[in-house]
Amino acid sequence: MSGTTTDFDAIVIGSGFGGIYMLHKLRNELGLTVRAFEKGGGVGGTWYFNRYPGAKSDTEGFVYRYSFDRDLLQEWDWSTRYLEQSAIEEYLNHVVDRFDLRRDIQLDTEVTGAAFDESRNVWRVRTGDGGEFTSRYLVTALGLLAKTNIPAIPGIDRFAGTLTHTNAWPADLDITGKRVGVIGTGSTGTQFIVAAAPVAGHLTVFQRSPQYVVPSGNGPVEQAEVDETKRNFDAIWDQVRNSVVAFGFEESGVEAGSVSEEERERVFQENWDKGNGFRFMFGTFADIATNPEANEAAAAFIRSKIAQIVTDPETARKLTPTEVYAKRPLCNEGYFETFNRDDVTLVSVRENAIEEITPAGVRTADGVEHELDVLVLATGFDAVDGNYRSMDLRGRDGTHIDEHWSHGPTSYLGVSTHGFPNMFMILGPNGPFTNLPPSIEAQVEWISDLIASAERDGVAAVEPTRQAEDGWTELCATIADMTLFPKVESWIFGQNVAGKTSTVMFYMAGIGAYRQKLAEVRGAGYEGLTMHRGAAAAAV
Ligand code: FAD
Ligand code: NA7
Repeated sequence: MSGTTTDFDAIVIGSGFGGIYMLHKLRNELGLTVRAFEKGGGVGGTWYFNRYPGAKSDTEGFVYRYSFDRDLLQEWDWSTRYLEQSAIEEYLNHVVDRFDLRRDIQLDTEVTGAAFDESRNVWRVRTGDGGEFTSRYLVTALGLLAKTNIPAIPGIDRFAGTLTHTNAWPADLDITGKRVGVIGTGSTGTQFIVAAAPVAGHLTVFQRSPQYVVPSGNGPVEQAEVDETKRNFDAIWDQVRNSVVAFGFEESGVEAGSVSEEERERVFQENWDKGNGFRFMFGTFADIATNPEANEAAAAFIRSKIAQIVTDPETARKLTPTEVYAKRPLCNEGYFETFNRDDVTLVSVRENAIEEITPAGVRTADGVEHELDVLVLATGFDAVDGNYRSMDLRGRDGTHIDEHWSHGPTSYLGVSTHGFPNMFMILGPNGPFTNLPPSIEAQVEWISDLIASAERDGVAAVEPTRQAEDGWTELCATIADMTLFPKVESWIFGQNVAGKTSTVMFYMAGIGAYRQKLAEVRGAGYEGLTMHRGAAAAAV
């Protein structure tokens, strides 16, 4: 990290996929002075912190990467269908070095507060080590799945073994031969369970909600396939950017009810064999996420697989979900098979609640104390707005973000919010619900264009009107209500965190429609945004 300057054109918070690309755009392309702050000890965001056994992407590797630079696409290979945490961390470090970004990323530095100073149209940014900085633009790339959710289970501080959240996995924690417990069976928990079972001495899974999990189809990828994919990258990214979920497959246009039962089963089986959770939900039929009957057909297919795979009927019963299939779709290799192992125990905490964590382990309502050496919290995240509320973030008139978002987090286009001028969010509330790197790229490029235009036109401060923000919020709610997703509780609506307001937090009409909307707004001279002109901006 270079220099002792404290005044910048722009400050970026975070150094995951979002922060890295934003720094590149603003510094290398727009020529602004930029500092990125990162509270972690390395770059990569999600892929720096999530080092638990089994941590990997559930987006296929060929589209879990940046697409903005054709050379970068050609020079980075992959050898498995999904990318291990270490491979993604290595890739993001490569990107940082390739674009010479490291010197402007200040690691181990948490931004504790940022306030908009209206008298000068600058952001005043404070860091945990007492640093004070100013910038005209503030880009928050804080991560939407980055603030850990630690459940308030009695006795959680008394555990004598090793207690860790998956998002804070200690580099030196080895579970080989140990008695391991895991609370949580979401995307993270299921990944951990599959990877931990063969190495742990015994694994006890504390499951609250059973899950619909389909195979991922993970495995090695031959170099010839990598080369072929690279040759096709132009067409691949064109398809991704104009698709719905951006996962690198064509979404189905066929309604489940329009074909015979045999054909439905054939399609489900074909996609079960190919693997991938999003493919199973969006690539089989067009209406799995919107039509209760289509949804039940997919759910019933997965339930039938659980019954076939799991040998103990009681374990199979506990593992079988009954609710609507409408959480972020999960995939994994051998998830249900794992419960056939003698060294894996399933505890349904819906039926047998966790009473307390004791120094020795976890005591459940039936009086059993499950003795453990390691207890893993795979309990997810305070998603989307969690990291915003952790900072003392204040806009005009000193208004705190908690006050502004007292009814739940909102935004205009997922990137800006009224009363917080010149603050741009990457993956802010009501951004697209997709494979995320392509959506991050769309947002970073749009923000960068807007800043370039503001610089050119002498705009001192830009922010959305309240009306534009309300309109976007309403649109996102309307779209979400057309789907079945609001029918089940999950982090997508903030229902996983005790006391959090349940609200719509995503734009669910897909990346193609989202990109089109961004282009329309830009084409209409940044409709919905107010440009405040004045000399103050230059006076930093
Ligand atoms: P992050 O990578 O979360 O980075 C945010 C950074 O901001 C962090 O490094 C954090 O330390 C930093 N930060 C936050 N607050 C502050 C502060 N106050 N001061 C300083 N620094 C701060 N998405 C997919 O599309 N496909 C997948 O397969 C997929 N798999 C995932 C698997 C796991 C285990 C998890 C947790 C998430 C997964 N995601 C996946 C979502 C993933 O988070 C995104 O794909 C992407 O990595 C987000 O990048 P980001 O830069 O927006 O945020
Ligand atoms: P998730 O999907 O929020 O899963 C968290 C899991 O933890 C889920 O099974 C929860 O059960 C469970 N949980 C949470 N609190 C408790 C308590 N108090 N007791 C028992 N069980 C609990 O988080 P993930 O990290 O798996 O995945 C989040 C996203 O990150 C994922 O979609 C990927 O994109 C990466 P519940 O289902 O709420 O009943």
